[in-house]
Amino acid sequence: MSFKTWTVLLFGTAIYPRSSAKFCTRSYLDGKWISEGDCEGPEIMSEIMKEIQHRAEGEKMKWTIFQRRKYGNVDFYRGWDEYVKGFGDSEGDFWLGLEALHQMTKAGDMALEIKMITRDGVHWVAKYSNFRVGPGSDKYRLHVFGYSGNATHDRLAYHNNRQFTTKDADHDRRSSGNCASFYQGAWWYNSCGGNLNGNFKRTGYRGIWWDNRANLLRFSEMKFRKRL
Ligand SMILES: [Ca+2]
Repeated sequence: MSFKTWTVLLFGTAIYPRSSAKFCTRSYLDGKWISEGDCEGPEIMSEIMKEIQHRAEGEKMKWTIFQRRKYGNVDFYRGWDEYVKGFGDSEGDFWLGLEALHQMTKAGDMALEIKMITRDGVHWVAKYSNFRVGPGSDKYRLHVFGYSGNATHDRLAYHNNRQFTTKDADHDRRSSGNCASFYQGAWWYNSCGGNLNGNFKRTGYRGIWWDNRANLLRFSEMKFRKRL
């Protein structure tokens, strides 16, 4: 049988109908191939294995998008519980949720990338080689470093090591009042500062901004994947 008769049924698993009654199953688990059943020799397997390994590596390369502001039809001025669980439409504007962010980044092997477009149409990208969100017991603290990109400067350096603040849960560094209430968004606020969860339609500091409240954004997308 040719290579093309193989069928990849599940991620990392190939099942090969060698004869009408016999099957070979090979799975890629924890960095090793495991064979079950009546498998072909390595001379035929090697091409298959290469293909499946290639797919496995493709999976590892996948980005997980966790924030998007594009259409402006989802309200981001929400409370703690909603920011923990997530809200919006994964095809449009949404926030994935702090608990999911923690669970998916807690191993400490993720990189972050943020795409932004200003209202003037300038495209920015901000990349971080390290991105992790702490547990709920630590108010989903932000851990980020290793900036590169063209987004004017490393804005998240200011918010790094800060806990998350919403309008009903003040964990920011500003002693007088709540940054999420002032800015009508929610973020890992230091003593307030630019953030991507502000009001889509407002101007000034209540808008969506990165470097400067006079330079508002009309698009943002935040995503992570395993560090290469
Ligand atoms: Ca405060």
